[in-house]
Amino acid sequence: MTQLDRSRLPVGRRALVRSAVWSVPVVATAAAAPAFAASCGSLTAGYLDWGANYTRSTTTSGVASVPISGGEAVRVTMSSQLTNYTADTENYAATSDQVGATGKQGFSMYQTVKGQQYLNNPNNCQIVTISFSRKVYGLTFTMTDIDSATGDFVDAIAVTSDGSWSVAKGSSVTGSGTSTSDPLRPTGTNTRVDNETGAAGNAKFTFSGAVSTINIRYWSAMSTAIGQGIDPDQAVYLGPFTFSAYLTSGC
Ligand SMILES: [Ca+2]
Ligand SMILES: [Ca+2]
Repeated sequence: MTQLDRSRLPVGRRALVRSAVWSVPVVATAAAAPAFAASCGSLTAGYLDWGANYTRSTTTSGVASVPISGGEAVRVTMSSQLTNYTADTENYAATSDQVGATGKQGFSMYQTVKGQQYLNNPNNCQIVTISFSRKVYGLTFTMTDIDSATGDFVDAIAVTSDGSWSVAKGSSVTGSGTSTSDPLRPTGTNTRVDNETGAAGNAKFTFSGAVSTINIRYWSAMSTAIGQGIDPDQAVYLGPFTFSAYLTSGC
C-alpha cells in the first residue's frame, strides 16, 4: 500500500490490524508498524474558529473541538491561573465581533488587577495554558489588541511553550515576548488600538514544528498609579488557530 492509499482507509486502527492479519497473515508481525502509520495517516489541516468550535465552561476554563477531516477532532483545552488579578466576566468568552481586523471572532483574555500595588510585576498575572490533545504542527495564530491607555493599563505578554515559535509584530508592538523582562507590549503608555478593527496591536505567532502546550502570561506593565475613577481592566484576544495534525490520538 502506498502512503496515499493508507490515508484513505477507515480510521480505526483495530479494523486495519484485523484486515491486515486476515488478508495477509504471513506478514502479521511486520504489520504492526504499517498499521500504526495507517491509523495516523498524513498531517491534515485543522482550523479553530472560536465562534464555531469553542465552548466556555467558566471564566477560567473552556474547550475547543477542532475537526480533522477523516480523523478524530483535536481538543484544545484552555485553563487559567490568576495571581492578584480578577478574571472579568468576558474572560474566556468568544467575542461577538471580529478581533484585530482578522475578520473572525476571538478568544478573550480579559482581566483586572486587584490593586495598584500589584502593577508592573509579572508575578502578578493571569497565565493562560493552552493544551492540545495531541501534537499539532505548523501552528499559527494572531494575538490582538496589545495596547495601553494612560493611568489605566499597559498590556504585557510573555510566552513559553514546548514548541519553537517566532512572532511578527504590528506597528505599535515591541518586545520579544520570550521573557518577563522583555514582554510583547505597546510602544508607548497611551498607545490605543481599536479592539475590533485595529491591526497595529497584533502579534502573529508561528510555530515551526510540533507543539502540545503553550503558556501565555499576561499582566499590566503600567508603572504609574491607576488614574482617579479608572477601572484598570485590560484585554487581549486570540484569533483563529491554523495547524495540522495526524488523524488519531497517540500519533
Ligand atoms: Ca488591549
Ligand atoms: Ca484596545
